[in-house]
Amino acid sequence: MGNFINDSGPNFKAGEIKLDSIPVYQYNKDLKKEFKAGKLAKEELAEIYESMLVIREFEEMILKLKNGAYEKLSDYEYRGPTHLSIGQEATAAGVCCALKITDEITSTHRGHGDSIAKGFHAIKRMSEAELKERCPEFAGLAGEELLEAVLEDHVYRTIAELFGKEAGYGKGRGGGMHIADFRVGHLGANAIVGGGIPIATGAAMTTRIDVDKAKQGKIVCSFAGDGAYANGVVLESFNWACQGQFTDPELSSINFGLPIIYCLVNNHYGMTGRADREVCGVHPLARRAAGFSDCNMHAEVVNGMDPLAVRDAIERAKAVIAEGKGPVMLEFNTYRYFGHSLSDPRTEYRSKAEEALWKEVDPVPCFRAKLIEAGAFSEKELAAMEKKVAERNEKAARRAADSDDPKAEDVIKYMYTDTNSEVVPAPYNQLMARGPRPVIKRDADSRITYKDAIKEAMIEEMERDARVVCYGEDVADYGNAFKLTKGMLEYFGRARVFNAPISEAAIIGTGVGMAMTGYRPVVELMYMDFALMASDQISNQAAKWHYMTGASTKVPMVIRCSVGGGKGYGGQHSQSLESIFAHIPGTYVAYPSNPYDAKGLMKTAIRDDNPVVFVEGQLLYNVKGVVPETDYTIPFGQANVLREGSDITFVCWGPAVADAEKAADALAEEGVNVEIIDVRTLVPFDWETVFASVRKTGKCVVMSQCVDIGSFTGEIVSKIVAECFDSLDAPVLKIGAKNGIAPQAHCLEKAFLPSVEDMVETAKKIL
Ligand SMILES: Cc1ncc(C[n+]2csc(CCOP(=O)(O)OP(=O)(O)O)c2C)c(N)n1
Repeated sequence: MGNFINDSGPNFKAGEIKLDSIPVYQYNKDLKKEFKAGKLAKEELAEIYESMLVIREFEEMILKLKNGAYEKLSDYEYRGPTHLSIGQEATAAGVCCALKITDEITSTHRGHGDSIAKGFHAIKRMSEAELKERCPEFAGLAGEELLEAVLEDHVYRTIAELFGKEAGYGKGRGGGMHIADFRVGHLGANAIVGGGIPIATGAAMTTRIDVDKAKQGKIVCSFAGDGAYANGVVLESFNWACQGQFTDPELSSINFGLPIIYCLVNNHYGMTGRADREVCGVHPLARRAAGFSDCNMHAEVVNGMDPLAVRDAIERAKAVIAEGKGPVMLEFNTYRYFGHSLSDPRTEYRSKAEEALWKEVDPVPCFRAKLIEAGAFSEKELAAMEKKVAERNEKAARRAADSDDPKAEDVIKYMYTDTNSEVVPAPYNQLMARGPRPVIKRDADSRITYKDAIKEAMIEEMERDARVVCYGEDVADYGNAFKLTKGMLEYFGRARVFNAPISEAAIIGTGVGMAMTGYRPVVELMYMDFALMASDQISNQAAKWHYMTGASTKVPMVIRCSVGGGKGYGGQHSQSLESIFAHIPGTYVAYPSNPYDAKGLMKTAIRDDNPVVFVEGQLLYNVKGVVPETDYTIPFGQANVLREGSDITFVCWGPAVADAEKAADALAEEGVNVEIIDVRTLVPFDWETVFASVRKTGKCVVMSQCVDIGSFTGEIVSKIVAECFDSLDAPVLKIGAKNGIAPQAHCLEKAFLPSVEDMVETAKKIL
């Protein structure tokens, strides 16, 4: 490949590109021989077999519950998804038995097995003190009894989550498709196919910069199916993980590949269609690895029906990662014996004959037979283990069914956290500067631009907290498309300020992963329009994880996006989309209208433990205002009464505020006294300030630059009508952009965006 890269000029010399080979089925050791040679201990074999049994028992319980055949819970009606992983146990157990407690996984909608296995093997590795810390209620127990109690608790909390119970891992908010247990590094199953992969990639990113040795040494395994490997965000993540800047010593002093193993669980079906030979052009799927780094991302195809082959592959992948040569892709060839869910009889797309062939390599009975054949266990010993697992699961299921439902009045509880990073723990409170601090010039009146106010907030917050990192397209050397971040790379170094590939979904998804694992990323989407490329990662991931895990995790990240409206950039670079994100519960939405607010709100956004969509107006970037050099924050949900008045209330945000002021000036000349409220944040919203104003003036116009239909302005109008009806003297009106697409032509864009004249006229209608 070297001859294609030429820093000294063009080079069109003929040559050819060579790719490395991808090994398949390398594990060929014989269990019996290994056992006899003392290379496999009885305890480790027992652990793996038991782990697979717990999963199989668990999944068969769901099967029976749905069929009404689970006698222990004949009184219980299970409502919820039934994506069983029966057949895939060797993959889940084989991977997780090779992981440390602090290693992390992400999983899928078919993730019961992964979740059980991660918890099971982590618990098996816990000291007595760790077991008691995990389950303080068992403080009086010791030894085997304590371990057994904690294992049963793990199964109990898993089943409780499936049953939507308060005792579940996510307090019944997430369910089986979103199950997580952060105490053992389970960062979440994900019902969005492929959705967990960028999150895992982000979790692996933290190892590059964390000073904590334990975090540095962790490995992340991201499970996803063959179907997922076609998804854009998955391919974006592979490219992300293989970025040259992570390993190039000239670009970064921290140069090792991301410690992530992409675990491709190839069970040969998406929902009902096949990836290989049907909706994908490569076979085996591990070939995907060829596209992302020179000579391939390290990849291998592995027998996913043999837990020892799986474990062996993970151990070898760990060695590759330890050399700094991650990421690694492992394709586990496996099978799911049931349909996509239990409503799928699987008759349309596969034959009984095919299923029968795969049944011959069923991981649970096959491993059992090998254990007997090796002389590692007697029939009686295994039967006793099987009985213990069945009884443990039954007991846990009974307890889960009998446990409390969440309270209906708590339906919104856990939507947001009220915590923030006011106190920065050591050693992250040490300033780690790498070069000169960027200079932010104030004019003679102490004024700086809106753009510099945002930059100053980011610099100050990165100085006070080393967990704050900043990335996005072109933010590093060039200093972002608007030069807003210029100089920050030199000051903080490339580990904390770096360019991202043009992969909006991965920018947000990796941010979610970093945020969940202790960092506070401030990520940038160059134009807000591009947030639509990342809408899943913003709306289904960043927004939802705190709630879906019953507040077991936080996603403290800021998603900066600027609005290009008014510059003649046309339909795909001009949209004010804040209403969309205000509609999706789980994120905060801020839109400062002036430099002072921009700094104060940005600092609050960075310190807040919730994900914040931070909207910036590009046409505001060069607006100047007085901004103190001091450290100040502006609380979210506190509107600014910009101008007091008695005749009519204007409610607005972002660039609409300056226009509202002009409209108010014009109306003042006619003797109308306007009160202007700049809401500053759409979520949380300061309803009380707005209601108080409307109750005083009796009239209100709500204005923004969002396209009028479906805008958050409508929500404000409806709330005002409901809450202030008795005080209203006139209908409440709203103004937005026309219900059209932002045009290029200047005259058309002027007609498209709400104007000062529109505001004056609308106000006059109700005055
Ligand atoms: C983004 C997205 N698209 C579609 C679906 C619906 N869906 C659920 S599972 C599934 C198939 C996934 O196949 P694969 O990744 O191979 O995992 P498997 O179900 O085989 O474990 C589909 C299409 C979804 N949940 N998310």
